Amino acid sequence: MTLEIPRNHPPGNEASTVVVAGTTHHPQAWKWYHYFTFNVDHKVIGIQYLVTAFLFYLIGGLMAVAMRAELATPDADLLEPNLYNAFMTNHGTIMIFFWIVPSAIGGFGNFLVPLMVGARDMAFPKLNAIAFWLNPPAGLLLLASFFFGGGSQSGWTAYPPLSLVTAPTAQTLWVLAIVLVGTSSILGSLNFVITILFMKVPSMKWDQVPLFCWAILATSVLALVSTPVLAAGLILLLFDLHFGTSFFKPDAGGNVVLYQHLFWFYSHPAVYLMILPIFGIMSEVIPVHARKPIFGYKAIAYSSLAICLVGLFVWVHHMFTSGTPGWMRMFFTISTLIVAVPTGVKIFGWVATLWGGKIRFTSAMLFAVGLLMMFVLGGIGGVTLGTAPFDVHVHDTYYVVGHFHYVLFGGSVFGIYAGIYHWFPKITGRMMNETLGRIHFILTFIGTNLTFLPMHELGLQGMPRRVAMYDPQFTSINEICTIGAYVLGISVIPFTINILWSWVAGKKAGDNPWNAMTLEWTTSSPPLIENWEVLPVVTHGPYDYGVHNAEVQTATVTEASA
Ligand code: HEM
Ligand SMILES: [Cu+2]
Repeated sequence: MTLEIPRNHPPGNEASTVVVAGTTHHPQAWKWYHYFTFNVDHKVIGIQYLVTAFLFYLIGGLMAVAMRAELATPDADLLEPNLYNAFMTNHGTIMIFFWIVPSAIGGFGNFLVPLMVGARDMAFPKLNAIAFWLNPPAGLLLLASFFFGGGSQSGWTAYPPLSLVTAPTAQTLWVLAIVLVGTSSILGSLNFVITILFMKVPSMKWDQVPLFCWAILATSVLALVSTPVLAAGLILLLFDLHFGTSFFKPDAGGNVVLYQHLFWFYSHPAVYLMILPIFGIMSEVIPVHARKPIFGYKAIAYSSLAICLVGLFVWVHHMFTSGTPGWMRMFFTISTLIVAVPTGVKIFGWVATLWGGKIRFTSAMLFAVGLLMMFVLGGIGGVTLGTAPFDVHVHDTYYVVGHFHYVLFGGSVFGIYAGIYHWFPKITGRMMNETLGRIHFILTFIGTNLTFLPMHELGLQGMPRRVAMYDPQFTSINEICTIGAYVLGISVIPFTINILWSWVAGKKAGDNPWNAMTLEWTTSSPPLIENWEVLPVVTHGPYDYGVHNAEVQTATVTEASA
């Protein structure tokens, strides 16, 4: 006898005809080559995002190491300055648009959200696959730009007039690439919002929705509101480049500050696109490995929404030195300081969760705790920069570079690492090697601080950012940064070996190796194509560790057996 699985997603997903018992004419697991096709399974798409993003991370990382090698000495002796500019621009662009955003939102979001809310797939599986497949051509356009005028050179911000006068063909490819990934992000966000709002399994109450899903919901709303504004700004830039308009050409009556507003209206929220999902990862990893209920579930969930709202009104802190009127500086200083409050609420919640917990220092937990330390430092730097009177002194110096690498590397990248160590067993069915994980953590932690802490001092001493050459007085501190960057470069080696080796030959993981309580752990590792044979029933909160009557439930809890 065969039994059709009840579907809770629209038709069109080819995997939907899997049957529970007896003969199946569709596979229970995908073959390797399915991962290279237009597959609509959210888990395949999640893995596609993660792997593609990681490849871009390696490319962007090589550019970073090359830049730091150049900066080991004051002269431009390794990279010709235009090439330095192109590396700087593409490094920043790749790290943001091709590594952190697609891995944190596209990768973890796609793999986890349906599993965490008890759905069989995303609301719109085909749209989901389309959103992913916009990324590879975008990445190729970006890399191709190196063959047309040596790559775009105006930084990841592409401020006019610089972006209108340097390497126009490369700049055009850059704009097209960003518009493509922006479109992908809008489609993906739409899918997340609908999935989280309408597809959770009926037995899950709103206060049982895992915090990662709350974070992805807030992230998606933010992306939906802000990304179209970036697209508009970039398309106007494209018109200025090719069709004779002068929106941003000062000599023809255009206004460069208008571009900055359009750009930062998206790009400040973009920093939350890069950190909110990471906060979500933190809220999952910490309770599992501290064996304690999360402290302040509601406060953490609502603070994501608060960050999403307030984060829309702080963008001018990037423009304090753009001839901004005094009242604007005042307003945006205050709003920026306010946005630190919900962030502090989360940090407090995680620290309070750790407090008195039975902490297991797994690699995932090491990166989560490392993130706490690094992000607090980066956040303090951010508060200083958000204060207009201080910012005017250090704007466009290495102080800024130090700050944003603390939040992006020490925050986002640490979080992605934590997420990979935590969910690798679920994604692949195999454990990662903990010894290699520890080596990876130690090298990363030392390397990050060695590279980016001294940059603050460089900035305070007045070294400008975005330069291939500098005054010899800055040499010794720059040498420290460069050594740190080499350590960071090396740190990726044990990680990559660990991933590759564990995927093939790691210890078998079992369904729930961490004894976690969220729904993704109630199915097999890797999960079946349609996630569960029978949908799970939610009988306890996602973080009820040590709570009476909430023993860890695995696949035995099903609609059928309950
Ligand atoms: C091995 C680790 C890394 C090193 C050594 C490194 C180094 C650098 C250097 C030397 C610059 C040029 C600074 C300037 O002249 O203004 C830079 C810029 C930048 N980096 Fe990194 N970086 C690393 C990782 C990352 C990561 C993980 C991100 C994540 C988003 C990131 C985002 C950026 C951004 C947005 C810029 C600004 C680009 C621009 O000014 O347009 N970096 N990085
Ligand atoms: Cu900002």
